[in-house]
Amino acid sequence: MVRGLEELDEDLPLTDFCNVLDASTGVLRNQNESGQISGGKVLGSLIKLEIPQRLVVIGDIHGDYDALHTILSKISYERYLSDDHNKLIFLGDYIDRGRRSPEVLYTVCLLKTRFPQSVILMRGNHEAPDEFPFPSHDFPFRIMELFGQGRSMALYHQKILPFFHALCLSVVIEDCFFIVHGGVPTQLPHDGTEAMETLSSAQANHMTRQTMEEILWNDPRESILDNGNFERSRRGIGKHFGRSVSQTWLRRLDVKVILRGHEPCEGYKINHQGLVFTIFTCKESYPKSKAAYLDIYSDQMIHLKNGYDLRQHMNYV
Ligand SMILES: [Mn+2]
Repeated sequence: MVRGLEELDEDLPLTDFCNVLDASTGVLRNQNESGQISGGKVLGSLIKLEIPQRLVVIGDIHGDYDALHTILSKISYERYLSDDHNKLIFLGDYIDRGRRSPEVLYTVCLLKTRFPQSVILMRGNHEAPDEFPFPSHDFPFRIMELFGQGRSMALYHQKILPFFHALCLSVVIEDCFFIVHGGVPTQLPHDGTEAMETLSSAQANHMTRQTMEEILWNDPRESILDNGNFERSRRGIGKHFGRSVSQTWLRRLDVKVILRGHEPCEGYKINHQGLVFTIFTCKESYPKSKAAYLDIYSDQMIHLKNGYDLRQHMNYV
């Protein structure tokens, strides 16, 4: 037995943290191996879903435990997640920057373990520190504060990195959404089959192709220098992609909107004339930003035209 979500105001014991990490990594690996998830398929690092009955999407949390808790109570998560026809998708970047990264990670792992068919955990760039290192990864320091120096390095390498590796990189919801953490790859697929193949093999091919790096790190921009489709990112990793890149991916996958997180904003923002919709769900470390999440029903998804239609389904934390 592990400690429930309601009890986290007390200390988080190391044994509970380890048990939940192991359990959720096991669930993710089982789903990867079987290829099965309720209402869809797991195809390598891609999950393909039919339109769910109701969909909640949470963007970057970055250790803002209060924001996460508020949303879970607002959606009455016990009842909501007990129905496999409902989905809760996390866009990644659970950790770093905020004070309570370990508690946030514990919570999302616990949710995946308890509701494996309803919860989808995506990988953010902050969950890929061994493939694409960057300076502001403070999570190892947070767990050291909590559990002590001796135990933390083993925990990090033996439990946390393997959990990160099991997270998915993209989700396609039929006729509606292409979902990634950062952005879409600038190498354009020629047809739908090639698009799916590129996405499902993104993690396996990360040493030889840039797909994974770009999914995790890219940002949309309204104007791209040199009149091209993309340019190098000022982040130092990944690229900025233009409207034609978004348009091609949406056509190849036969969906309407790219949903992504990764950039601080006032809860949400729209790029590329409604083709790209950004969700941000953290305010603790970004006082100028707001935290919001998407909550939308199947009939509303069926009638969706573009990202502008999503504004009315955004809820502030
Ligand atoms: Mn990010």
